[in-house]
Amino acid sequence: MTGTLDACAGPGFGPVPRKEDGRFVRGRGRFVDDIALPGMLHGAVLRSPYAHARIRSVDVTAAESHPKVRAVITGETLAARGMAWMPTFSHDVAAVLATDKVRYQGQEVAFVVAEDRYAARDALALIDVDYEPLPPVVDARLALALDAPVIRDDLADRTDNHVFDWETGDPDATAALFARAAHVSECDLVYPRVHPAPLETCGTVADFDRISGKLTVHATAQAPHAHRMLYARIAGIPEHHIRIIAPDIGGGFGNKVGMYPGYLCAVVGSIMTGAPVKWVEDRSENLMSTSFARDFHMHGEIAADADGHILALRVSVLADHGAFNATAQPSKFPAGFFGVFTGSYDIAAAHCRVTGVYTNKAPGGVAYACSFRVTEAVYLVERLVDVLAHDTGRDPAELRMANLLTPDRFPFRSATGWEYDSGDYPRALRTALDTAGYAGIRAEQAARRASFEKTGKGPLTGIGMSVFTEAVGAGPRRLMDIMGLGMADGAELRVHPTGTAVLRLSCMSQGQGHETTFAQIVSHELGLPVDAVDVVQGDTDNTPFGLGTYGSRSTPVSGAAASVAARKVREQARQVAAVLLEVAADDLRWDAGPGSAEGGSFSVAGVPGVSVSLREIAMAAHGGLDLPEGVEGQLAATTVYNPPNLTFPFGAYVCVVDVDPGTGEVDVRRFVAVDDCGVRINPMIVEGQIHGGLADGVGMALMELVAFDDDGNHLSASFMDYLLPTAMECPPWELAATVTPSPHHPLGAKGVGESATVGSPPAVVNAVLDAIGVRHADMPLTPAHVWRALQGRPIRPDIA
Ligand code: MCN
Ligand code: CUN
Repeated sequence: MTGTLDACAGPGFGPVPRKEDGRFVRGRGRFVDDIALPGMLHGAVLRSPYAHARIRSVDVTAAESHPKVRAVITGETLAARGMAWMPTFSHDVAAVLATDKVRYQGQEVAFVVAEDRYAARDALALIDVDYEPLPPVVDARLALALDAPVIRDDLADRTDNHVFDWETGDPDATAALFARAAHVSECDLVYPRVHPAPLETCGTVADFDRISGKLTVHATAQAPHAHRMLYARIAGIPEHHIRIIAPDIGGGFGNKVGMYPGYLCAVVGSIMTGAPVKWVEDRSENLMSTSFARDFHMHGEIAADADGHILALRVSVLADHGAFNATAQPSKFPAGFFGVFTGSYDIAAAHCRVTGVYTNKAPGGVAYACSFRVTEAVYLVERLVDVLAHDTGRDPAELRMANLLTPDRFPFRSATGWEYDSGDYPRALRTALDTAGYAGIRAEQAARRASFEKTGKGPLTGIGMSVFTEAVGAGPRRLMDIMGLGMADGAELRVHPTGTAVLRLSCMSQGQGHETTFAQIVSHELGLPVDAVDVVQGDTDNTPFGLGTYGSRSTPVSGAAASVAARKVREQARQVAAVLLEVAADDLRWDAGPGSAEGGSFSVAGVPGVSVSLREIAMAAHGGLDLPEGVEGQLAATTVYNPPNLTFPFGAYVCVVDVDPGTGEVDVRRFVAVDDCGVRINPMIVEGQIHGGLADGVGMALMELVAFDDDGNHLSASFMDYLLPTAMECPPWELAATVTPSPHHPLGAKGVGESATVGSPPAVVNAVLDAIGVRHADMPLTPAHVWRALQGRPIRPDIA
């Protein structure tokens, strides 16, 4: 099923300017650090200087005698409350404050509560920790060596650093196809550790009321309801006595899904002192200790017949999970959604094994537009297809075109069991290639290479592409949960007597513009102006239960919930309209109208001129009308949306780079992105999401890396060392769109928030390697690395 961009038409949908920007551009956003409660104290975390060390003792007497210090919390303090360890999203435990050992540099050891932030920080220096340094495990490839130090000796019977083994696909069918393949290409690839690095770091203000026993936590939380359950479990406070309030969030990118020790220590600090406690981490703390992304070491094999038809894929992965297995993914998917690694291609058989290992590094979480590991999967397959093209002397665009799934195959069941809802991949790739002017750039590339060979002077031009399939909108309850919570979302919509509305949601915007787009959904369904609908998020006392925003699931799940709630309200309105117009409800026709303050209207079929607007109905619904049995009056509905499947947005990207062979410097000259996320609610916001994701991709491909030295020292703890892309490194993005609605989403919409971060890194890497004629080199392709690769000596960028 394919449509055009016209499929997005109708009241409500369109490039509506963002409602939230009025306060953001005026500096009137309200973030956690803007919150100041009466009598509020400030917390600071003491962190480990070692990657691996036994704690012999922690002496806090000097810190406690600091005149402004009100409490010092150690692992012992927490152990006495049964809170020294917390459950992780992946059935492991993580230390809140270390009691036995520290397991990564930057791990939380103690927490000081003081009258101001400076005093809290000063007092950290007064804490005396006696460490016995232990050898660290830094390289995941050495984590399972027999002589590797055991990191998690806190776990019973633990004799190695093994976390899990997981496999998917059919090993026998895959082996059979490999056996009869005319060609097999293999490649080792590292998707290095990167960080979500939102502008706003993580923080909280915890406020425990000793009289009522109620805990209010203002926090950077992408999933407030899930957080509430975690606080209840960890702190033992009844869930109904906990209120989580997520105010404006200055970027999340997955960083704010997880539970961090600082949040919990602030709660304990508030319980101990009886005063609210604020904790806001600094940049280095954020880069060193909060959830990282990726760190996948992959070995891929791709089998093809003599005509270049891809037959099978086989993959083995070593996943570096850091010191605690905290990556957030549905219980049934220990390696996240990596299982979609067959990508956009018609591949008969596939198999993959993933082994997770502990290392002396910070734990993961949900991080950096990961789509639960689809990012790594897309990178793997899109790199492998290029390697196959390289090895068999084929054009990468033609090779892709010959192997892409065609629209008639949808809904498509992949070799690893995923049901893709809808797609038209050849059209997306054709559009991208045409927009880029593929043949012309290839000719230009040939001319540049000839000139380089003659004169030794650059630049060298490269063209890279990727065709990606995303899997977002987690997810069907029977398959997907987080800590036992099924991945559904609620919505509650109320239309007031005067015809304005409030929509309450369980998802949580971190910059994606939900206040606008979700109002647009209600506007679309009810014909009200976008401005007549307010959106409430991020307050567990005032929103329905649901799992929050990550994995680009807001549109697929909460968006569907909003739409269903609005349709319920429309049906309530129909009942009231039937009373008003004295006709049977079935004889009424709905017309959404132009999106005016009157809202849509019901008219009587076959009777011109007789109609009643939503606004009139809203007043009547709350008024003195004599309502028949079963019609409650009032226009209000709640719903819980249980997604029947994920949505599968996709796209085709073409990147053109110029590489200076003398310096290895890469200039991303052009980037064409064709995205298909089904029906677009707000095309402007969608394009903004894609711009951000493309910049992310350029960053990861060329410069971003969380690096460690052999002792496990973190080498990327500031923005001087952890390089983020800026406008300087980004070309003017050239965007195009196709619209292939999701057949199972009420609006035909698919998620898009992570698409470009998922799809763009392989396009950039493929372009750089195409320019320099190198089969494979790992990210980030820094100038030094590119230059070395050009000399035939690529380096291991993930190891210092
Ligand atoms: N949208 C639309 N039409 C569609 C799909 C989406 O108009 N067919 C709109 C949505 O209504 C929403 C935005 O695009 O306003 C993103 O929607 P969606 O794809 O559903 O993603 P989420 O809202 O669930 O956002 C999560 C996603 C993730 S997982 C990461 S990571 C990421 C991303 O969003 N973090 C971000 N984009 C970000 N953008 C900003 N500014 N800040 C972050 O932290
Ligand atoms: Cu994986 S980062 Mo986003 O899902 O919040």
